[in-house]
Amino acid sequence: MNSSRRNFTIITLSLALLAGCSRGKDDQRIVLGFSQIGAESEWRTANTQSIKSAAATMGIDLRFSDAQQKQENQIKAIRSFIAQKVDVIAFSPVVETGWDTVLKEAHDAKIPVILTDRSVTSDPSLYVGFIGSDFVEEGRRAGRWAVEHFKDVSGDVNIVELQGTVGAGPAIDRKKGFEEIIASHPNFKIIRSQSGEFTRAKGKEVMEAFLKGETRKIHLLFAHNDDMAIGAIQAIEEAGLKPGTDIAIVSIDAVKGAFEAMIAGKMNATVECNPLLGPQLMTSVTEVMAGKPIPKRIVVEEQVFTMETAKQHIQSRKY
Ligand code: GYE
Repeated sequence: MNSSRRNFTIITLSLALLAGCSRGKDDQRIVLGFSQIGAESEWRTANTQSIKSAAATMGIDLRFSDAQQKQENQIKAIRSFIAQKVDVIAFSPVVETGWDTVLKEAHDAKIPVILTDRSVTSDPSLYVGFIGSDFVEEGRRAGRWAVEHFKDVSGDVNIVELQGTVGAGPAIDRKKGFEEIIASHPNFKIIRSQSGEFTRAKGKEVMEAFLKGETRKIHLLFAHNDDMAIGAIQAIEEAGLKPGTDIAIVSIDAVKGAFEAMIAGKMNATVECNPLLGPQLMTSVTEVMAGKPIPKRIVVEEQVFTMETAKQHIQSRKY
């Protein structure tokens, strides 16, 4: 390529990039920069879909960025949204800590930030609102189900726990809620607890290690999400045991895969965690842009589903 041709190509590419990053004069749509965690679970896939389709329905110009589980990628994406001067930034923080600096940068640039799904430990004045579930309550619900399920057992109830991503809000809070409930039942003992990173593959791998390393009988698996429970079901079957019978299983999310496992008799209960946050987020974005205050905390309503009732609910499930 000669030099004038090269310059021409560079200019054309730069113009194309600029056009992609800024709005045309006639485009009055709100621009929302959204940093998603990744695609680690069925829950996350449903969440991403909900956000994309709600933005399309409500005519919001969505700039979507996938961080592949890395906080540094989320920080980069947020900085790039600030540089692009988007109207609103929203993100689902992979972990709770380490956001102060970038949130201050958005604040200084006067770009409102809305948190969805997971929260942060930063000063709440650095974001306008948080839309998501009460993860402590979800952990409590799993704990209450376990206490009820084993109510006639007076001996030890040995529990293994598959935790979510280390440092993530739902992993910290679900553990806390579950432990709070079993604390008043001293025969309930968490004998092993490790992160399965919210994925099927890791859930299977860690469950295999639990089964190999444990000489005591395992009565219950508490998994912080359905994907890890589904991975663990495979490990339990490969070890020659019956999931749902030899080892009871309670997890969280209530995705389709969990209903299928419950109908097959391999999982006992799942606590709902609703990923369909898109419409609420877009409503909040519109309100913020109209200068209306939004609630600092919007909690999503949820319930518990069991093996006994899975069949009657599976058809009406949206994720
Ligand atoms: O439970 C899990 C996902 O943050 C609530 O993240 C979300 C959790 C969800 O990967 O499946």
